[in-house]
Amino acid sequence: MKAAEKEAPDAHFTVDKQNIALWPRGKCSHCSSPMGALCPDHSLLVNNRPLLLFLSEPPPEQALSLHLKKHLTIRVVLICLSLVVVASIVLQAILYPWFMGTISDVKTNAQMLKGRVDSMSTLGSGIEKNSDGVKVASFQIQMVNASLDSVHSQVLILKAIVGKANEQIQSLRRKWEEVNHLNDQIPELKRDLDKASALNAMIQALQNRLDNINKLLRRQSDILQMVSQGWKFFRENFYYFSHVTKTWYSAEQVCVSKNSHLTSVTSRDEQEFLYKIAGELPTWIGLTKAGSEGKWYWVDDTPFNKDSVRFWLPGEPNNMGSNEHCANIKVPSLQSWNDASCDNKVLFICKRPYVQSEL
Ligand code: 2F8
Ligand code: CA
Repeated sequence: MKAAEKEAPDAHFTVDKQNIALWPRGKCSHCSSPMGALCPDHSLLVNNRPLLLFLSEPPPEQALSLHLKKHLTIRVVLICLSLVVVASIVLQAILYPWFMGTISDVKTNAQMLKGRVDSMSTLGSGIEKNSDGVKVASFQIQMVNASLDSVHSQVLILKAIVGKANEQIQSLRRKWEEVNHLNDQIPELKRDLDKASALNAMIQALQNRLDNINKLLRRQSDILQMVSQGWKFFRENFYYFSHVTKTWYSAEQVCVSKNSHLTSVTSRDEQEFLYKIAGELPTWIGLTKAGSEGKWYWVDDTPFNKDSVRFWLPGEPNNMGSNEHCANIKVPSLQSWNDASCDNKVLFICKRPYVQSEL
């Protein structure tokens, strides 16, 4: 039996027009009917399992029930299968785009990865090629590091300088504040300065007046001092009228010893002043022509004015005896000069200009 089951080929139906045949043909072990023919109970064994077929005759009630159950089962199975198929289609319809998208993303990512791998490969080859460049770059980096160290030290120095500069800035700021404070005081100081300027002007005027007074006082003092020594003051000159007689030259020596010279006469007023004091006695003046080849000149270097001819006595100078080379005031009048011998001893007049004495 088991051997027969093992040898038995798979059962199947063939449909020829309205005939259904079961293959392979043989004997039914159930009813000894030839294989493929219906058994008397309308059952058919296939692989030793009864197969019920309902053809033209209705099956009995129990067989019908089984048949319905099988039919229902088949229908349910078919429905389930349909549902599965439909679900599968629906799922495919839903999932297919997602799968496709995912696949596309995967492809894209794969391409990107490939590109990156390629670029990495390129980079790797580039790195190999540029190993010398890396060495140079490493050296340059070392150099840069050294430079950075130098820069760092310089930065520290600059920081110190900046610190000092900040201190100076603070100091300057304080001074600036002081300057501002002083600036605020400027208007008041300006007013004070104006007052001080006015006072200074007044003081300066007073000082000038005081200086003038001092000058006058000194002048008075100088004049008094000279007068006390026998000098007379007339129009900014001192005159000394001697009380002794001297030759002209000796008289000049006396005058020089008194820081003066025999007098010159340069104006009518001076002439009047002199002759009135000289009086009736001949008195030497500083006019001579000694050593000048006949030209009259003043011994104090005053330029000889030709107008002075008006002060000669009428008929003078006559150079009597060809020995009269010095002049004197002979009489008390405007025309009073006479030339006489320089060796005559007569009175004389010294003249000294007034000079303001130093303090
Ligand atoms: O008459 C003029 C004449 O008078 C005197 O001489 C006599 C004078 N001599 C003396 O004064 C020394 C002359 O000089 C003068 O010209
Ligand atoms: Ca004379």
